[in-house]
Amino acid sequence: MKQDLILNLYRIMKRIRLVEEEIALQYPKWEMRCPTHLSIGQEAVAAALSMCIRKDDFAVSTHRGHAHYLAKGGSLKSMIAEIYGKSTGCSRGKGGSMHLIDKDVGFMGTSAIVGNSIPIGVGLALSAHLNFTDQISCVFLGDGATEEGVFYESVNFAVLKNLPVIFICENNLYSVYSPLEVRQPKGRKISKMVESIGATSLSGDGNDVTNCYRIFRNSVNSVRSGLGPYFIEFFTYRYKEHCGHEYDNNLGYRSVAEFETWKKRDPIELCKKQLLETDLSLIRKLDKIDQIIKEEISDAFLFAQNSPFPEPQEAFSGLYADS
Ligand SMILES: Cc1ncc(C[n+]2csc(CCOP(=O)(O)OP(=O)(O)O)c2C)c(N)n1
Ligand SMILES: [Mg+2]
Repeated sequence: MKQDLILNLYRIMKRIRLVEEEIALQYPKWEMRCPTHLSIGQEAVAAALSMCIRKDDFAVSTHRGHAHYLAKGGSLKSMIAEIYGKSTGCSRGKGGSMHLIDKDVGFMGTSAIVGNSIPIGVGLALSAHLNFTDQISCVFLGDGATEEGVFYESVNFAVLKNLPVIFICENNLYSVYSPLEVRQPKGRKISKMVESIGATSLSGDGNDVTNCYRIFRNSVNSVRSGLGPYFIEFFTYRYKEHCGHEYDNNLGYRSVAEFETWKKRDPIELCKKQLLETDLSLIRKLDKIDQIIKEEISDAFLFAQNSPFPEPQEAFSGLYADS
């Protein structure tokens, strides 16, 4: 794989990581008042997909959607302003962290309701199909969402109509504090189950960004050329608590040993190692990348902090879907 491509994957992952670390740092100041689900540790899947799709392709996501929004090209300033509840936010300050949207780059929304965005993503794929465009629709979901009825209806419909959609399941092993063992039958492989509905299904390492990239390159080509829906299950891990800026290993629902095992396979560190193994002098380039990202983040936070709150009457606008 070309060095420039891996450097780009590194840059996208690192940008997401540093944005979320800054959110975590600022969150205790009580200026951001919306529930916030961080995906620190899970950056590789979003970054890899972003290098394989086009701006006019669609994506929808979940309550844990910062990475997906940013990787699709969503405005950083608008996202941070949204988390601060400001009128310059991407949902005019009324949605918060779990309601991100940037239609200019095909990022069509996130939702606080688990499973909610899955049929929306399938509907977007149907629109591309009916309009004879070659756009594809990317649906991010968690392992917990595969336990929702709407997931099965959506995959069934997508297979039936041969729609250009990729279901991307980030299996981080937990739904809030519940591990897979207490939610799904022993031995189940989610990807195998979905294969039985008729979608081409795969599973893979979601912390190895170059592996994710290879998987997406093939699946995006296949879906775009009309060969029907794909389901990809990526195994990965969130470091922080389910919702909020802190660590929660003290709660005991997951072991410190498990946490440490995943941390040793941190997607950004793995990518950095891969780059430096080929050329040690790249360290200067990586430092420069980090520096540029930090400046961009600092600007975005200043923009958000200095933006006004919405006027009270704003609460009564945008209550119904409009075009
Ligand atoms: C329909 C619905 N049920 C339950 C919840 C509460 N809830 C919020 S996030 C979440 C966990 C979802 O787990 P998963 O899909 O694996 O995503 P992850 O949080 O692990 O990224 C739950 C149960 C909800 N928001 N919506
Ligand atoms: Mg999960």
